[in-house]
Amino acid sequence: MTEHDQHKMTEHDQNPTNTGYISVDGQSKQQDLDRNREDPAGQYLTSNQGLRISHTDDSLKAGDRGPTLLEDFHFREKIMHFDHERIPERVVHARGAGAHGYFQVYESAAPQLKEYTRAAFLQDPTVKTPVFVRFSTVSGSRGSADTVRDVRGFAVKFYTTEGNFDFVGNNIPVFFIQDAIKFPDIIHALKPEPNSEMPQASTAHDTAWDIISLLPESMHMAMWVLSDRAIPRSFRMMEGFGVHTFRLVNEQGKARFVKFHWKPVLGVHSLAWDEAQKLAGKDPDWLRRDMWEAIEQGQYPEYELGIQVVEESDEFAFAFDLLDSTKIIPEELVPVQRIGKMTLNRNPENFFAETEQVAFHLGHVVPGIDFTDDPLLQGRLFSYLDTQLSRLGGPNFAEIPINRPLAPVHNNQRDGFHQHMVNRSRTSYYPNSLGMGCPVLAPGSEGGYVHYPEKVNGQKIAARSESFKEYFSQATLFWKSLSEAEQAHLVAAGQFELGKVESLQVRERMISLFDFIDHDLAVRVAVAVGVSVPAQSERPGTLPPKHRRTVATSPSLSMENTAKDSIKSRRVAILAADGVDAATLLNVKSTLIEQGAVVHVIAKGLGTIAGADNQVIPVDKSAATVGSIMYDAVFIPGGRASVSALLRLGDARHFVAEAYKHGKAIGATGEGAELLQSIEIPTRPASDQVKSESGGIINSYGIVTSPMIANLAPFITQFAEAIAQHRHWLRPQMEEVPA
Ligand code: HDE
Repeated sequence: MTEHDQHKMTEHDQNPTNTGYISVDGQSKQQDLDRNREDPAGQYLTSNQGLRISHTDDSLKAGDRGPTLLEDFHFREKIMHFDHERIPERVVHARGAGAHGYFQVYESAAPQLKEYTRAAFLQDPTVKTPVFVRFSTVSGSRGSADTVRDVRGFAVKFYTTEGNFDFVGNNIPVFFIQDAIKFPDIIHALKPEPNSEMPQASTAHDTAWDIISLLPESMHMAMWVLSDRAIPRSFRMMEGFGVHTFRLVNEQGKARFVKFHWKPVLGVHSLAWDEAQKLAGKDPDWLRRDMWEAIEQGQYPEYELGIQVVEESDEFAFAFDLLDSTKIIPEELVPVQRIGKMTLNRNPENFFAETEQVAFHLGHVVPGIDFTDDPLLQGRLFSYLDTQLSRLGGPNFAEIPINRPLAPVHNNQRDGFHQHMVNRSRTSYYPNSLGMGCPVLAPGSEGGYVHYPEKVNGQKIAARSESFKEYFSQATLFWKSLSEAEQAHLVAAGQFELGKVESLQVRERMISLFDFIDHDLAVRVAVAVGVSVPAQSERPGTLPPKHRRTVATSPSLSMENTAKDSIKSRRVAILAADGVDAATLLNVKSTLIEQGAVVHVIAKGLGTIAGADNQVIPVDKSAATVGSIMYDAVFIPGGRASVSALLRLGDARHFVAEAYKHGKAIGATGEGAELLQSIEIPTRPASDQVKSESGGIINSYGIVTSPMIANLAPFITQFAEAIAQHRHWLRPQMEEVPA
């Protein structure tokens, strides 16, 4: 059946749950959801049976001080429903946030894609395929904080013309384990300990590092989790990875291996660990709020879809096994081809209906995308369907509005809890003659899914391939590819995590494993955790044949080399009080907003403050409700009275000191620099540390000061450049700043 026929067929489709929103224009899922949207505006309150309700504040009683009567059906229904509002949270990835959007293939990529895959949604650059995305943390429960150290889930449901395709990935390209049978073990160990249910959403405890120290295959992932990748600044600023090697299959049936990637247009950026911990208290919703607000403001999160394609003939060309999910294919060996872009442009309308009920499954694929024998992938193919039975209460979860495909659904599956379909056929079996043989099978030429006929040959055996048994080289590759600042953060994270481990033997085992990765790393972590670095023997494991392809470092693994060219959606705090230099404040604010930043004037209380010449300046945030941890940069305008007032406020000085410590851009004009000096922030450090100095503007490690107000335009340019850098991690005396 051609796509045209498919359109025709859906137009005439009589099935009530498939009214044919098959034209894929990015909006079609929204039209589909219209069928279930409820809007109370102008309506009467009713029972679930549609009965209008006249009273909902008092239960029906025998006398106004008497007992409640069983007869009160409205009370009974209201309470019954409330009592059952909760469903089980996800076993993992319970804490999440969702968004709608669309995916579109790049015109330049289309010809190549046709050669790689027959998937319809990867062919036509004019088609906008609707998507729903859910980002998550793994180990915390549903109400846990967003900014904890953890891998982030990055799950995308594509509502394609050929059925739903779910890309269920993470923001870290590898996993802890190689075989799905180890999943319950590793998750039990990472989750809060079973006696106390502590700690919540944290791996900094004994059982977590116990299992990691006993599973050398987990070391590569452990390095990523200790790195800044595990504390993203924003869902909008993290990469996504399919992790496993999949297959792309073209129209002629030719298959190639593929790794999927998401590349955020804003670059990959992280929080500081101290900041992440403080945010967990001051704003546990930090990441979901960030995405929500960005979408509301029209700053749509964007990610490019990337693929690394490997010919089947190269299956054994690399120094690692393509089926081993603890390994990446370094981008320097196989470049990531960017083939399209996903844009998230709409917040959900109901968290439960959409974000909580969305059910992803690796096995939701479309023709042209297929699996490999990765034992982690194979186990996941079982798990995702299975888990929905207890979470969503039965086998009909695919009919829930957020889960139902736009492509028509016809099959002989029947009944079960919460069945919405009114199947009209007398025949619910295949083959049949009474139903004219319908629904009929679709051969591959008609869009039917045909599994790739991979040749498999082996003994039935519970074992791990020798080619999976090299555990350390990519952990070393990751470590060696990080910048000096990233390495320092990883070491500090190791000290923090192991510092909370009570068992000496666990700490010792971990230091031994770190030593297999890199001696310097082991020594630097060891000093803070009461362990000495042992004299090491040979790394355990099996080395690959020497001629296999690998790299010593991979610059693409370092966030140092990410996009740093825009201040779009960066949050800038302006600290001010009465008497502020209003002209400068307003000029800096409007210029940064023009460049896409979110700028807030912060003062002691809400309302307005008065400029030095009595201008009225609206206050956006009260200092009591925010902290420097909620901003990417700080600006302190001059104005004698304003700066004097700020100097007397411990909170204002703390704000700036903390921003300094977290590597954020700080700008000050006129007397504003005095606030920096008061907390001994070096506005004019030793000459070798000054990055640039022109027209009286000093720019040193992201501290941009301008004593002369006349120089505002170049000041703003330099301040914006400093913000775009994201963080200035290697500032002098950072450890000495008391914040
Ligand atoms: Fe998952 N995983 N997982 N996982 N996973 C789930 O499915 C599982 C793994 C990932 O926002 C569960 O619906 C096993 C790797 C994401 O709804 C469950 C194994 C990757 C999400 C499950 C893995 C992921 C899940 C829990 C080892 C990155 C959240 C609730 C073989 C490629 C999706 C649910 C959402 C959720 C099983 C490992 C990604 C229990 C058995 C590797 C993003 O089915």
